[in-house]
Amino acid sequence: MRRAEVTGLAFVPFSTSLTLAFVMATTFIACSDDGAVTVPFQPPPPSPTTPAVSLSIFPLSRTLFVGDTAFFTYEALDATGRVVATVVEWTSDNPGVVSVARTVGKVTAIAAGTANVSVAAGTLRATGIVTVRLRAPTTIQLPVSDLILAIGYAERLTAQVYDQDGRLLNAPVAWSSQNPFVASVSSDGIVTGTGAGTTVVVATSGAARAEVAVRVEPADFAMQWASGATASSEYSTGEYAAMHATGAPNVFTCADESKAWASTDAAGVDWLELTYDQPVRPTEIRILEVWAPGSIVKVEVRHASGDYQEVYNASPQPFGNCLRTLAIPVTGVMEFISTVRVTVDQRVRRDWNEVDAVRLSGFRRP
Ligand SMILES: [Ca+2]
Repeated sequence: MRRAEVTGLAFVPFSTSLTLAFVMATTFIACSDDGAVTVPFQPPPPSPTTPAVSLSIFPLSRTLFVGDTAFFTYEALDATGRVVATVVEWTSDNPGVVSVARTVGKVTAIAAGTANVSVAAGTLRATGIVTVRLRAPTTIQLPVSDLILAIGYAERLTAQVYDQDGRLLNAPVAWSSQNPFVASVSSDGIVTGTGAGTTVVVATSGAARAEVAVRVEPADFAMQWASGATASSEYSTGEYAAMHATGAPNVFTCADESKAWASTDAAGVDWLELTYDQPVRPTEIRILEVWAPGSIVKVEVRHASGDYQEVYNASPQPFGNCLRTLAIPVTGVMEFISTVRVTVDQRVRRDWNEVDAVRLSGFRRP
């Protein structure tokens, strides 16, 4: 608002000169009409503006981060306390820290430190202080908090670094492994299983730090997402089709998301069957549910004979609407299997228990 008032007043000299031009034109016409040489009375032209006697800067101090820009403003008052327009000049006493545009109060934070920014009009001067801080890495976000790998397998971790205000920061991240004989990590976050066991991979950036627990399984261990899927029904052959439960997860927010499988009927009993490239003696099945979780009542694996063996059963139990990973430890299946069947009973919840992806882990044939 202050800036607007000053800007408005800046037009005063312009309208004054218009007034003057009008007065002179009137006078000239009067002379022509009566041919007289006498000049009619002319009021003295108003003074363009009364002189400023005080100058203030706003704000008096501010804190910026390197790279930020901001504006200072000023207010010039005449002897009666009215805001008046005046020509000002802006300067910084430390341009290596804060630069300022000479005619407008736009400051740019260049480097950490402090600088005095002054506005001057004739002999009047007002000064504000700018403190410039470096953005500091404060938190690191990693995509996972735990990682399971087989020996010889690698997975890339991407770290996102945030500053003290929660803003994403382009800061370098250093990676280390507490036990490189279990898992090594490259300078760009690629974790590779080197020996069976557990360790911790650490990401640091300045004072910020984040950890991932890593478990490395023997070389004959496999973790895989489904390569094929069929279902007792699917909401459509495009969106929500059974094939959307194959491959790695691709739904990351709590949403009724068409990149997951959903049955035709929201309140029926249905099954989803997944097939995998590598037959394994299973140790875990992980089901990523993205909408209305809790209706999974049965999980089975299929033997070569065609018989199904149950590895999980539960009563329908609503779990809110958000993402849930149902991790099912599997023991006692001695055969190598490559087919998993998931049954949902949606009669209680009466909403689609959507499945984004299903992971099968276990030991491959030697
Ligand atoms: Ca999916």
